[in-house]
Amino acid sequence: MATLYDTLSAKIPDWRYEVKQLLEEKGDNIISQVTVKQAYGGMRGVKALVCDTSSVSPETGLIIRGRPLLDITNILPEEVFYLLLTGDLPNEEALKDLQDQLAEHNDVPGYVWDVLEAMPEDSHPMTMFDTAILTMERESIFHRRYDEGLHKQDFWKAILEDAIRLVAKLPNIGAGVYRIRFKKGPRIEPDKSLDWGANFAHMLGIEDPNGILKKLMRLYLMLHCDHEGGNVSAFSALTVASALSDPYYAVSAGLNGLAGPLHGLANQECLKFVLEIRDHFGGVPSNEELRQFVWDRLNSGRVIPGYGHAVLRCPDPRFTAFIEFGKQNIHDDPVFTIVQKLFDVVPPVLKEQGKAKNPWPNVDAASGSLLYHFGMTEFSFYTVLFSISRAMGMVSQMVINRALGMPITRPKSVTTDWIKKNA
Ligand code: CMX
Repeated sequence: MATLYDTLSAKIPDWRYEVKQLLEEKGDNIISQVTVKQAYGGMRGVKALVCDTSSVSPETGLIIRGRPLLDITNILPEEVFYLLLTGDLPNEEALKDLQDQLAEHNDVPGYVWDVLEAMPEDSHPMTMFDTAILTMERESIFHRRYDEGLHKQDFWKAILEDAIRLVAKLPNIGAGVYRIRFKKGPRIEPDKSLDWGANFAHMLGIEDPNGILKKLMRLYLMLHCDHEGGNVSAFSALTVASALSDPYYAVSAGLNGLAGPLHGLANQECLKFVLEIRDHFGGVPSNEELRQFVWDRLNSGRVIPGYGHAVLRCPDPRFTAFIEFGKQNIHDDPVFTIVQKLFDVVPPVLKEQGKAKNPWPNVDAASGSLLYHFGMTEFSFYTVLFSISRAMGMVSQMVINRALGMPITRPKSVTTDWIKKNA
């Protein structure tokens, strides 16, 4: 049987050889230049990182290992995890093996719950989630083996073990945060017979008589898994990991970046915005009313959450996948209807305003309306869902970076005086 470990063991020597050859043949070739504007502009567009798990094309959006996202929306999160790591979809046996490993390791140490229970009642769910991950750092196999003198060639193996154990626990931790923070009653134990995404829905304890919440969670956790290497959370995580900090340190660091309102927290901001519209108009407004509302928000110096992107220049396929899910399952819901109307109204307004380079919706524009419909109304929790999924991309990038022997990240910064004299 080609397990995840076997598949990676077979592929990694080839990947190493390929990179070695590339460096020998093309090591001094130029792939990017940096302007002063880019140095002051968040390094936008500078090509100075390699990430093989996924890429983001401005015109098509997320491509996972060569597969456009909208071609694979039917696969399970576990399958996408395998795909991110290896470049292949698992066969039935390999999938079962990975699911068994995830089920084996989904219990969370008791001290994590003690820490979460002790946190102030008004802690943000992301603070609780990231704290839980950091608290578990003592579990790291990589950390222990490194201290014992692990050979550099084998770093990836210990990182992979940490990756599986950590990913296995995240739905349990996320659901625990939900139940503790929002006083939903006792935590619900994992059901080892369920797949990773369905188990998360089960542990949340939200009624799901038709199993649609389970379907939504599988889709949600699949769609958010990765978005190449340069976004705030991925870049932070892989920078921390490049210092050989273990995945518990590195994922926690990356997710602290995801908690920013311009990044993953936008999904909470987005639903807040949609509910504000519903309450302001006492229901679904007309397109003209909505247009004015959007202009008023822009004129007060605030962004339209869920719209714009640093790389994309098209409607985000993850948005499209959520809209399709909504059309099939909740087409007459007023909050979802406002989300659809915003898709008609916001892009022309942003184009007219002329500032945003991308007037189209991103991943965060639609997801909240679906969660809200299915009973998850506590929107400060939404970025935790994003995090559970995105951790798969982060740890996959870490396994590959260690397998390829990537060194510590260390770009050079310069002073404003240096730029004045040299640019
Ligand atoms: N509403 C209003 N103005 C916007 C805008 C939006 N949705 N998107 C961009 N702009 C503005 C920027 O604020 C910037 O204005 P200033 O020149 O006054 O600073 C200008 O347009 C140019 O920005 P840009 O180059 O198009 O966008 P950036 O790459 O700088 O930023 C992003 C990208 C996502 C931070 C930005 O589009 C934004 O703030 N969007 C709203 C928040 C959001 O939805 N974030 C989630 C992104 C997805 C994710 O990472 O999770």
